[in-house]
Amino acid sequence: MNLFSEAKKVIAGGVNSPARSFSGVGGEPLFFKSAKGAYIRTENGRELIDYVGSWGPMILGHSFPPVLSSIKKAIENGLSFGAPTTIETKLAKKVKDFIPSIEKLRMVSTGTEATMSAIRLARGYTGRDLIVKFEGCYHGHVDSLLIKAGSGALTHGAPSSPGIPKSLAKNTLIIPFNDCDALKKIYESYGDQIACTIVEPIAGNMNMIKPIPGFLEDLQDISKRHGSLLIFDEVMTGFRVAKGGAQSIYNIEPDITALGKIIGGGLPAAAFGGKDKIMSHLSPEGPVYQAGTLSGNPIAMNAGYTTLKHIEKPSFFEKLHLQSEKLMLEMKKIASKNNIPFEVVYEGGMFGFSFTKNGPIKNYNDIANSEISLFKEFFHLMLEENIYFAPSPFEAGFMSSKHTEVEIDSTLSAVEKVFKKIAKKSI
Ligand code: KE4
Repeated sequence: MNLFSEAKKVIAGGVNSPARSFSGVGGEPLFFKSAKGAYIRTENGRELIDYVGSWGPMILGHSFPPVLSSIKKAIENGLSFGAPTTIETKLAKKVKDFIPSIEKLRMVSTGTEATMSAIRLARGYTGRDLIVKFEGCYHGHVDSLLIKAGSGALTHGAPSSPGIPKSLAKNTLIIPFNDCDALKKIYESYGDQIACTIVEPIAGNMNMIKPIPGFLEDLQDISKRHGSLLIFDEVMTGFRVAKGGAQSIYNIEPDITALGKIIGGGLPAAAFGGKDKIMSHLSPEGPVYQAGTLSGNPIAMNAGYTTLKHIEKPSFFEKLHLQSEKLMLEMKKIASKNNIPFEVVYEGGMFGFSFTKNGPIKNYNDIANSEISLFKEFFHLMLEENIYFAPSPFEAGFMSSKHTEVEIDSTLSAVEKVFKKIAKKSI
C-alpha cells in the first residue's frame, strides 16, 4: 500500500505541513515510524541519520529519556486543565534565565501564534499599522507575514498566498535581508507609521544566512530612533545557535522575541516575550487581546523545561558548535577536492549548505540563484546513503547532542561517495 496515496485520500496534499511534502526536492515524502537519538526509522524499516530533527526541536536527539520520563510523569496527573499550572511559571523563569531581554512572556502553541501575537502587540502598543519584514524570512503562516516583495523594490508587499486581502498586505513593507540602505530608506519614508520590524536574526528559511556586520545594529538603532519595536523571530534560532539565541551572539536586545520548537521539547509549545512595559499591554492586564485553549499545556511545558535543563551548561553549545563545524568544513573540503561549487554556514547546532559559485549567500536572491538542481540531486543521493537532510535548498540543518563522531564520520563517507558520483557525471 502506498502510504502517501492513502494519506492523500483524507489529508490535503497528503501532509499536515507543506515543508515535509518533498515538493522542494521531488519525489514522495518519507513516512516515519520511530526515532531515537540521531536516528529516525521509516515505516519500511530504513534507519537514517537525521539532520532535520523535526525542523529543530530535537536538539537532545529523538526520544531523549529524561524528556520522555518527564512527559510520562506529567500525563499521570492529567493532560490539560485550561487553567494555570506551576510548570508554566517554572518554564517561563527558565526562559528568562536563558534570554534576559525577556522580562515577561506569554506561552502559545506554535511559532506562527507567537509571531502573529507579537505583531499584534506591537501594533497595539505603538498604535501604528505598518510592519517591516525581510524577503526570504519566514515567520509562520500569519496573513500579515505571508507577504512577498511587491512590484518595485521598497514598496508595499503583495500577498504570497491567495486568501490574504491586498488591503492587509499593503501594510507590510518588504526589503532584502542584509540591506542596510534599504532599511534606512524605508524608515525615511514611513518611519513614524511603522509599528515594528520583524526579523530572523540568523535567517533559517532561505537556507542559513547570517547577518552582515552592522545589519542588526542598524536595525536596532533605526527602530529605536523611530519609536518602532524590534521583534526577533527566534523560533528556530532560540536555544539552537546558542543558549541565549542569536541575540546573545550579536548582543542585541530586541523589544519582543518569538520562540518555538526547542521550547516545547518536541511537543506543541511556543512563546513571545519582552519588556514588561510592552507585555503589560496584553489582555487581561491591557487591551491587546490574545488567547489559547492549550497555551501553556502542562505536558508540553514539562517537555520544554526538561529540555532546557539539559542544554543549559555552556559546554553543551561549545560541543554542538564543534560538531556542526566539523561536518560543514569537512563537507566543504570534499566538495573542493571534487571541484563542486559549495558554500557552508554554521552556528551552534544549526547549519546550511548550498551549491553556488558566487561565494557565501547573503540574501534570498543568492540562494534562489544557487544550483537548486544540484541540491536536489545531492539530497536524493545522500538519502540513498541513509542520510536525511532537510528536503529543500531553502531550509537549514540541525545537529543534536546525539550526533557523535560515528554519525558525523559516516555522513562524511557518504558525502565522499556522493560528491565523487556528482563530479564524475559533470565531466
Ligand atoms: P510553526 O507555526 O511552524 O510552529 O512556526 C513557524 C515559524 C516561525 N518562525 C520561524 C523562524 C520558523 O522557522 C517557523 C517554522 N519553521 C518551519 C521550517 N523552516 C517549520 C516546518 C513546517 O512549516 O512544517
